[in-house]
Amino acid sequence: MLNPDHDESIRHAAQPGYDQYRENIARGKITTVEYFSMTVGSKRKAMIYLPPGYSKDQRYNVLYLLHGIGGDEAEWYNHAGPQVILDNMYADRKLAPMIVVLPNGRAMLNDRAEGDLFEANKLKAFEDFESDLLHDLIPYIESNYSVLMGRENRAIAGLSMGGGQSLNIGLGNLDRFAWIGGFSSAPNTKEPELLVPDPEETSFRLRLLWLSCGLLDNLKHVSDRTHTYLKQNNVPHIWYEESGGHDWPVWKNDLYHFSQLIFR
Ligand code: FER
Repeated sequence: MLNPDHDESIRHAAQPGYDQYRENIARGKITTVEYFSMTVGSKRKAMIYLPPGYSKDQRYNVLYLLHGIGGDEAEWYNHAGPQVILDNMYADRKLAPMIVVLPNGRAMLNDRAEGDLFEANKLKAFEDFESDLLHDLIPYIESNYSVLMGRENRAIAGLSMGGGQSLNIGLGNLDRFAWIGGFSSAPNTKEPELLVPDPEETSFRLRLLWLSCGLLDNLKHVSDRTHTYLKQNNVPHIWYEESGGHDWPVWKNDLYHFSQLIFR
């Protein structure tokens, strides 16, 4: 595990051009899929990125990458072009082979980002997503794609509301996830004592816990309180404070760094 507070490799921003479309490199494929959710009682959409050269002769790790309160399964695709960032990183041999799944984290019948996004039933839907992910989406991915199914082959990360979900779901289900990242995590993040009630056990099982936040982000207190507790309780983690606010340049930079650290 990387040293939490002294890792020079993430003290700088992503390599210039990391998010620019490059000619003449191998490309992955990004598409939308539909699965039936027992949790919601309906068909639901997710996006999925298959790496360059994806082949059923090989089995792949899976990163579940979650969106924020203003988005849906296409939010990363619309704002960050994750397929461009990841294609470039494969071309530069920076990534372990992985599939990236972009779920819709608002587990309710109308899961579009419409109207008052802070309505109680919509916030609850972000909690209900835990069941949708564990019992509906992961089984769908694992029966339809050529994937590795151990806890060390599954990562979960997300931005803001999705950062809180990733920490809550990941740290609450260490039998399913060994690599966990919260980017600019929102106030849906559980209190640290509930998130990590047994610091020793959590430390033992984690392969990577990543916490990052822009220095200008109004929600930074959430990441600060989590980091302070983890540090006090000697839970190894990456703590990355970066320039920027609650915004896409920060989350793209986080994807760039987090994705190279997982499945190693
Ligand atoms: C809140 C402020 C922001 C909150 C959630 C958010 C649940 C989410 C922001 C985002 O996803 O960008 O008080 O409470």
